[in-house]
Amino acid sequence: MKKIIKLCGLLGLLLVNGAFAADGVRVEGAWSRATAPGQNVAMVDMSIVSDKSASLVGASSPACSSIEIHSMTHDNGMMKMRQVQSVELPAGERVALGKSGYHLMLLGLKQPLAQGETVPLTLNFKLADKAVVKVEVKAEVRPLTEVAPNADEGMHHHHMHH
Ligand SMILES: [Cu+2]
Repeated sequence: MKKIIKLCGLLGLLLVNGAFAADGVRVEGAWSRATAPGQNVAMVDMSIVSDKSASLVGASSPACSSIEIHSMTHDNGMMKMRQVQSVELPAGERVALGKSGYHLMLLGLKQPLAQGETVPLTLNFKLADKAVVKVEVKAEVRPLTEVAPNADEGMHHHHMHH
């Protein structure tokens, strides 16, 4: 019996590798792309599951001056990023930011993001009962060429079409 319990504990640890959690809010697979020369902003994607209904209301990091929550919307065939105040997280539902049209925008990066590094982030959540939950996350920095889930859109809005 004891052996089985130990094994479960070990599997549990393996499963949460790359995941960061606090008070029933779990953040998985946070990542950003390495920055190009001269680029001082970066988009971060991740998946979030909250046991109780909650919302992501903000984030901060020592690596940049501020972080905004952005949504991407189509406007006359152009992709536009717009700041939003929060992202709703229905209870028990896995929300993939990128696929839902959201991302975190790191503004004023103090140093370029290099592949293989991690970016420390503190995410702020508000539960339905107004309790505040903070989750410390490390976002993985992937190669500049890594394709984002919303890559099509992300690329388009950097190009001007004539
Ligand atoms: Cu953005």
